[in-house]
This record gives sequence, structure tokens and C-alpha cells, in this order.
Amino acid sequence: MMLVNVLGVLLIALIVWWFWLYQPQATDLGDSELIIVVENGTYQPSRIKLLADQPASLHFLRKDSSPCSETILIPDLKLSDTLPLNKVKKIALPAMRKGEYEFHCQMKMYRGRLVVE
Ligand SMILES: [Cu+2]
Repeated sequence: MMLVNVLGVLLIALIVWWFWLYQPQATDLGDSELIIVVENGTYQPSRIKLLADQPASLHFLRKDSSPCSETILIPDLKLSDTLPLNKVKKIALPAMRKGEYEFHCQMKMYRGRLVVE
């Protein structure tokens, strides 16, 4: 009984960590043509640093055939687009103010973040 409680608490801690605390390392967008791979439930990389007040573009390569991963949404920019399967798709971003902007798939299973600084 005790063991079950301990396991339950651990499981909750893991869920909290995964959904709220886990922060993957940020990758600089830089000048390079960074390609964000959409596969196995993650955007890789999922935390992308870019410069404020400059238009930029993201390149996505979707390898997951599930229909949900086809849509990409950046709610703060009112941006939504579709990603073709196994083809690089370029998404243009406007100049943005400093801050963090989430992007995700239709059901938020895939989640990423733009870090503008
Ligand atoms: Cu999804």
C-alpha cells in the first residue's frame, strides 16, 4: 500500500516535471538554415532562440504521418500553417518583440518555444 502511494507521488512529480518544468536547451537560429524535425512527438530542436525586431524564418521537416502534426500554430503571432510530409517547409516570421512565443500542433502534443531576445 505504502509502495503504491510512493509510486503515485513519483508519477505525479514526473508529470509535473515533464509538462511544466522541463526546459530543453535553446538552439540559436543564427544565420544557418536550421531544420526543425517533427517526429516522435517532439520538435527537434524545440527551443529556438532568435533576435528581436528582425524578421526570420523557420524550416520544418515533418516525418510524422499523423494528421495532427500537420498543423503548426503560433497563437501569439496568429499564425497557422500546414507542414507537408517529408518535405522542408519554410515559415516566415515577422519581426517580434522580446519574449517567448509558443508553437504547437493542433492538439498541443508537439510543443516548442521561440525565445526572442
Ligand atoms: Cu498533435
